[in-house]
Amino acid sequence: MPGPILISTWRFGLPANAAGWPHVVKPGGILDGLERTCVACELDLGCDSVGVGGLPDASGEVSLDGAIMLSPARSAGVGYVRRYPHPVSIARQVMERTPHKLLVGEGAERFAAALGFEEMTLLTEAARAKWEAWRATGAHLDFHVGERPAAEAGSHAVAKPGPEDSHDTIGVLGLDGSGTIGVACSTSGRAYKLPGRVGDSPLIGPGLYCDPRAGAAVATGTGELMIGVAASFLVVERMRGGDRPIDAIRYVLGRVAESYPEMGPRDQCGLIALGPDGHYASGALRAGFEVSVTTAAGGSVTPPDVVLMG
Ligand code: SD4
Repeated sequence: MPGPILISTWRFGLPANAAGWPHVVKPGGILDGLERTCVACELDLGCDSVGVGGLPDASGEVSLDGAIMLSPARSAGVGYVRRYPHPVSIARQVMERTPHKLLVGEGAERFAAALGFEEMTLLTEAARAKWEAWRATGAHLDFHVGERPAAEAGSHAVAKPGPEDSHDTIGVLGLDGSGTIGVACSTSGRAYKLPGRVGDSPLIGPGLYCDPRAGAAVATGTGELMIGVAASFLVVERMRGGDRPIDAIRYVLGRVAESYPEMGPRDQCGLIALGPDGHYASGALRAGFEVSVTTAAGGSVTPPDVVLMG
């Protein structure tokens, strides 16, 4: 039987994996393992793209997206959550207690309140200072719908990044002590996004996907790229058809590149994939992406297996 294993996006995934590891090693521990990994990252103030301390939207408000998935039937996401720090925990409750797949905004917050989740101020002083510096550049004027004609403001097929563009989702793939596979992800989304913008991370298909017969995948980077090609679903679907994880990732990165010829130099798509047999791989459009892997042998941070535009 393969596993246990936790594979997370980015370097900040390594300490997060350590929080999930005692849970994922247990038979049946997959949900706790995935949730605790994301919760640790959401509370890590050093990470300005996930949970508390995440960079806000253009109006200065932080909103969080996240999701968790074991199978098409056992999955859910939440989006545009503004007063609670743990979107994956709320998503798990949506999955376990409701027939729904996606709750957003005030409805998701009311659901969290009814379950006794603790409210928290998500905007830290450090994040506010970065937002104020961004506003001082005048970049926010490009986002104001109606203020300037769209043609004059430039193409927004892919949202225009700010000077401190931040797009680092924690996505985590795991196999627990009984060989059950799963995936979760959590993010504050694109820094200085338009208020109301929701990215790929709460969406079953683009941001994450898992089918126990085929495998699991999760994405990080510019969510608009992943949404257009249902990136994580496509990785898993390629694996279902016989691709190795590395080949599935290479294929989907190619689909992203050919589908978005106008993407900017800082738009990124990072993907990680795990098969039910424990084989895994990672890849990205551009250099800079890193992956954190934790097994019984210990934890390590590695570069991706493939960089499309290396
Ligand atoms: C999203 N992929 O919301 C997520 C995370 C991110 O810029 O940081 N994006 O698009």
